[in-house]
Amino acid sequence: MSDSKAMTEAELIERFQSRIDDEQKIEPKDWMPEGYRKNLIRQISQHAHSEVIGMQPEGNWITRAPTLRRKAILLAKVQDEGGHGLYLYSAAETLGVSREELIAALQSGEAKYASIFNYPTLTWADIGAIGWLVDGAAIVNQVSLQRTSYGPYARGMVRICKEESFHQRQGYEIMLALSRGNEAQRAMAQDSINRFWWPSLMMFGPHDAESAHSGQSMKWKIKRQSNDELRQKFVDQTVKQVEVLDMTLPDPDLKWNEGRGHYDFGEIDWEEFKRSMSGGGPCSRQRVAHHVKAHEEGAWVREALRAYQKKQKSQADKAAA
Ligand code: BYC
Repeated sequence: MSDSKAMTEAELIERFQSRIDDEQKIEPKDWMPEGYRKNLIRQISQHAHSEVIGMQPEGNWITRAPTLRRKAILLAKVQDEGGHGLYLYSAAETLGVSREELIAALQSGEAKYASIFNYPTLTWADIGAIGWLVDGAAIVNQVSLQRTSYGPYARGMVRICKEESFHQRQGYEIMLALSRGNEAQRAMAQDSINRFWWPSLMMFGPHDAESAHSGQSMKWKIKRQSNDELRQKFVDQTVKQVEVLDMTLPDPDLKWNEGRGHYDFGEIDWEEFKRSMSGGGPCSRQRVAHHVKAHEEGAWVREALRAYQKKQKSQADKAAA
């Protein structure tokens, strides 16, 4: 630290960038440019909000899961998402922001969360499609984030990826069961794929050329692969999985491109993306209102914790006196 004080801002920035270039992890007490800190708080907290808001569309089916086994699995998955939110909020807090500030930004609409969670879960098949496609898209992104340059975020991602991998499989297993079911079950699964496919592709964010943060985030190795690279990876792997289900993806332009060695696919409806991302999705208001209500109802727990902490501290102070 004393070293850092003797250096000029330009020297500190240069040393910081060379640590990044050398693949060293940046830790909470290390010197970092203010822009790096702010960008990380933005991305990590929005990731945390996505995990927590994502509990709502899935939680909608806990009481209506078709069997006890399905209910137990879904319950565990939704609890995992809450846990992911907590690891991520803790990682953001190491950057000097409080949980209260982060929650206030979510509830005021200042901070975003993944637009996919603004769509409703209308049928049981949606739980399969979310696990398979939404968690599937999340893993493609998050595997890459395990190598992000900020230590607490990278380490959190390792555990999150293991759990997301279980989530993706449980979703695919639901889809597999429905795809082998009767005509109505197959139709329900196909309808769900039709509704969740495009929003899943939107999870990777705008095209690279339109992405406000990508350039700097890639330089700082906060992001290791671009939005378009990751989206392409997801499309390539999902086409094979939908074939096993003997179902289709709702994109007439989807076809193998021998020259590129990848699937070509149609253009995303970016107007819909922008609308859903900025509070105009079908369930946007409901999602935030529910979060506010749950947060208010949990105020007594936070108060009890603070009172307990105060009591512990005063007992420790008395013992030390
Ligand atoms: N939805 O410059 P860009 C899960 C925003 S949840 C809404 O490319 P960046 C799960 C972006 O924030 C896993 N907003 O941004 C949970 C930025 O806005 P601001 C969620 C989006 O950060 C429960 C603006 O657009 N995963 O797995 O370089 C149940 C410009 O974009 C979206 C993560 O959060 C979107 N889809 O790249 C089931 C991963 N896309 O901040 C499953 C971590 C973009 O300027 N996050 N925006 O107001 C990331 O990897 C990156 O933040 C993104 C965007 C790739 C999402």
